[in-house]
Amino acid sequence: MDKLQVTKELFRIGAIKFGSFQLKSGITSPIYCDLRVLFSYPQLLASVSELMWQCVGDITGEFSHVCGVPYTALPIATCVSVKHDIPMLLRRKEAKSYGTKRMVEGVYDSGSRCVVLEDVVTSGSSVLETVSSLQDVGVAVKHVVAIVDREQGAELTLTNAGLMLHSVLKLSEMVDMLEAEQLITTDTTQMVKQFLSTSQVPSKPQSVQFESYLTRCDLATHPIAKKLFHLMHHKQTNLALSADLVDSRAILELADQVGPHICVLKLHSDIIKDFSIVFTQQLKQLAEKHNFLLMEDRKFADIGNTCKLQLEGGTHRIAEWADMVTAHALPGRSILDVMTNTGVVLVGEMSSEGNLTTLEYAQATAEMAEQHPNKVVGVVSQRKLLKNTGQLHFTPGVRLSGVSSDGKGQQYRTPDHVIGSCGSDIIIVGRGIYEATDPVKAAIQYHTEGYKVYLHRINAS
Ligand code: 5BU
Repeated sequence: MDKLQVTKELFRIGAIKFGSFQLKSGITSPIYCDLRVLFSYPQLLASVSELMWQCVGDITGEFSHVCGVPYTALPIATCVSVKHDIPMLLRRKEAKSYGTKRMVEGVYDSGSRCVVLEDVVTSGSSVLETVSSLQDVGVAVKHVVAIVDREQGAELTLTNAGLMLHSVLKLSEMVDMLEAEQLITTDTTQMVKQFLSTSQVPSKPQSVQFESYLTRCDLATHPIAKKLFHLMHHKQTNLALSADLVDSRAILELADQVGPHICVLKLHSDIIKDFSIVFTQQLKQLAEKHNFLLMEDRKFADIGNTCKLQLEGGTHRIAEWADMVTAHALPGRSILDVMTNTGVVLVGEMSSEGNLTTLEYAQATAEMAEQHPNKVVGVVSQRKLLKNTGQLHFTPGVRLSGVSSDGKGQQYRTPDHVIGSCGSDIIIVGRGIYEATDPVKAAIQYHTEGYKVYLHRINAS
């Protein structure tokens, strides 16, 4: 069946009706579109599913799974899954109150990419609920396919969320076809078109993650966050290098080589066998020369007094040279009180397999970050958690495609997944750069890819 035959069939079975219908929102609509009846017409269901598949036929390499928005699109997703041998995911409407409490059923991992199917899109909000459940479990979503786009704002809403909407049919196109087939009158067509143009469902306020670094620079409260946004914009990079080398000379050499490509250099000062204050001074000079910030990934996690001693004293005297330090939110806000001049990046989520940072914990960390914008530069997370666009998301566990784990619990996702699908701001890359045969070449690749995805994200909004 082609689009015309499908449109005629949908009209014949009453999936599309014309008259006067009261919508959920209270508005009266001259057209009614409810595709639930599709289940009762298996041939039509199969044809519609096939047309949906054809919408993404040339980009099937971009996804590994299919998922239908519950409930109407579930049988559609099943048809596509069976016909094209693509595994299906099932998103629950409510989490089970017993057992695993999983919202997404099926077999997937952090490299999974899912295409989401929906019957009719109006504002796009139901699609976003499903997309967000999938993203919460680490499944990336970029493409959404609908049978009918009512052209009432869904496309804009989904684009703002970094998604691409493909539709088999647009409602205006359907009414044109039905009129041409003399199944409805010209008056009806005009009435429907008039209705569509005047009853746009307002799209959600634009998501903060799509503002440019420059705009966000103005919104930032913390001076380090301001500085970071500013330099990310000017250097056109969202790459942080995790220089996890044990020899200070090797770190300095690497920092000098890749300095032009990074916005942050992250250290674990306690793994450096010949650490010295002179080394930190040399590093600071390189940071000035190449315009990047220094972050000590100390992951403070103690009572305020101990953290203060760890930050200011010992052999590392972190407060003297680090622009930012990582800290866990676990001990509570007292950890922030002792961090006076150093920016804090709170660890909301970890990248390692089986980690205990639940979404609830991550959100509580984000809340703490947002309550203290004068202390907290941002969060380490695997997705966008903050509503305050003046703070940043830093994401470790990043590798260009091909490597999904290091065999020691680290889980890798691509820059495209992290910045594009999960809404993070900065990719933290360690071994992907310093273990590469040509670290500078590798840094350029991550630099280019990370910034390209960011540009795509802001330009799409
Ligand atoms: P890699 O070589 O790109 O896997 O290094 C990642 C770095 O980020 C490394 O220094 C880790 O200690 C750090 N990291 C992480 O990998 N995952 C996390 O959740 C956090 C930090 Br928090």
